[in-house]
Amino acid sequence: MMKFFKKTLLATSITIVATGMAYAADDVLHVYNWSDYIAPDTISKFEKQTGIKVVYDVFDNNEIVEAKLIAGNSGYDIVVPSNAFLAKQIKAGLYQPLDKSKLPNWKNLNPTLMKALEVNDPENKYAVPYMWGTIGIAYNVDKVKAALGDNAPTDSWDLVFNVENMKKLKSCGVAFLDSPTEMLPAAMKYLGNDPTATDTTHIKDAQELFLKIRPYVAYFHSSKNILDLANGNICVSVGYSGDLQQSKVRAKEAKNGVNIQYNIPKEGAASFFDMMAIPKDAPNPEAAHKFINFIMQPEIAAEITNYVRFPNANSAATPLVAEDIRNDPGIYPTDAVMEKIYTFPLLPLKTQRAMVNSWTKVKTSK
Ligand code: N2P
Repeated sequence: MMKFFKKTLLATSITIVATGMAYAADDVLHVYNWSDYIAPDTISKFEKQTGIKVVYDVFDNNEIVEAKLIAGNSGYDIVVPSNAFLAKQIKAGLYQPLDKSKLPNWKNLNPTLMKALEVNDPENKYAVPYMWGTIGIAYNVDKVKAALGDNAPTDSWDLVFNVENMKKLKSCGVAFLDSPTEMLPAAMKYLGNDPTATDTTHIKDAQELFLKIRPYVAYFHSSKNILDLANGNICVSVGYSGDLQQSKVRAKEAKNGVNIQYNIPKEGAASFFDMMAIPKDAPNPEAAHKFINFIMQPEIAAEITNYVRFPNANSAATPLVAEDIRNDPGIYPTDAVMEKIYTFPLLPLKTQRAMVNSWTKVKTSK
């Protein structure tokens, strides 16, 4: 799965409010995407180019998307689950196949990456990558230095999984994602276990580790960290690479003296690919294809990456991505780092449930 990287390297919560104009049902597109994951003018550009009105809703975890899809009649034309969840949902028959004759911009996608993504979606039948990223640690350079000194292990999971460090960081605030299937594997990795195992063997150990550090965790949430880190309300966050890069940018813009750094821990970390797919019962698959094709335009993909600081999977967009972003190893990891990056597997229901149960125990413990 990871081989392609060698060659590859290379929200804003908006619900678009009706403008007062009347739209026929086939002129409306319902998109369900991650929060803070699109450029400010992407949607208005699409609306202008196609005359289709977009209703844009956001989420910040895979579980909620899955629950809506399984319940049926979500009303969404496009959803953007991460690749491991997508694989399971394809198997459950929740999507309709893409009509590639309506996707001429497919040619812009990175072929090596597309090949790798066939693990989740054979023949790339159902989904197109939107953006991807890593799950690492961002920290407030000055506050962490004040709490832990010059030798703070900021390049290691030790920063957040070692109880002694957490005790010292408690007063400045440490946040984790609220995501059992992404956070428990990080603990497994730290403990030297296989974070991609699909059985339940190592879940308990990961849970125990989280229970040990639990008293020193400020909160578990998957999108609040962006602003809290930028404002200095928390000093460390485990999270999605682009989100944490956005914190850095927001702090700089605010000129508030907060200096954020994002690191991919040296022990290794996870990557994810968020995939655009069309639910089987989508009301407007025609418009959904137009949207996917629109996002695959190199200029559009590059504009999104330049704003949200997550890499895209569009080879033709690469020259249009700002140089400082393209060359930032926290956004586009180096080959050496990519060697240590793992991707999440398709989890059997039993394992996913065990993780969710463990996570509830962690979160509700004091
Ligand atoms: C965007 C987060 C997307 C990455 N805020 C998680 N798949």
